[in-house]
Amino acid sequence: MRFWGIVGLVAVLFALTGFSPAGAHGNVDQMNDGCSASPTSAGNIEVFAPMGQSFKATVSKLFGVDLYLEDGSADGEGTTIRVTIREGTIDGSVVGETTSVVRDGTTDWWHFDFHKKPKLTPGATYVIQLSVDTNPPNPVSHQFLAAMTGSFLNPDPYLDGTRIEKGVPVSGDLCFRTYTNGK
Ligand SMILES: [Ca+2]
Ligand SMILES: [Ca+2]
Repeated sequence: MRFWGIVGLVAVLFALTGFSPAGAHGNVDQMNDGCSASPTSAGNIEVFAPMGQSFKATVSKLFGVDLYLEDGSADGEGTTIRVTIREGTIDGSVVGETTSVVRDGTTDWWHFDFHKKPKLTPGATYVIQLSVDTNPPNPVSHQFLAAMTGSFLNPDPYLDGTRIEKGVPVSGDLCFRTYTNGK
């Protein structure tokens, strides 16, 4: 009886705040969701630096992003990954930045929240840059990879942007989602 009372209360809270459990990070604006089924490959974030993915925002505020990450070295240590949002290109002006300690052994979606929400111009192109944070220093073996999709049959799973490797746009797309409050 008490259990169902708590479930009911939670349901009412979600209804009041407008969030469903699945949408706890906000509403998805842009995404290449292909990795939920099967990432086709993955690139080492440090080897391919500067590495990222461009996207075209349709909203004016960015709450967070998801990236599909793979820890190539299960060494017992988490790794601090930095996400930088840039205007236009991977060397464009920084409009937002955040870090998260990604759990050792992760092969899954990982969520990054922005405490200071980046302001975006709807219709403009932005780049999500990923890097292994070196301040403070990480363990010696980082070996973090970002998963992507894109194949001969479907070379461009996300049409409004592309993957960036060593600073250069290349075919295929990183697996990502951007979140907003819908405005
Ligand atoms: Ca590790
Ligand atoms: Ca694309």
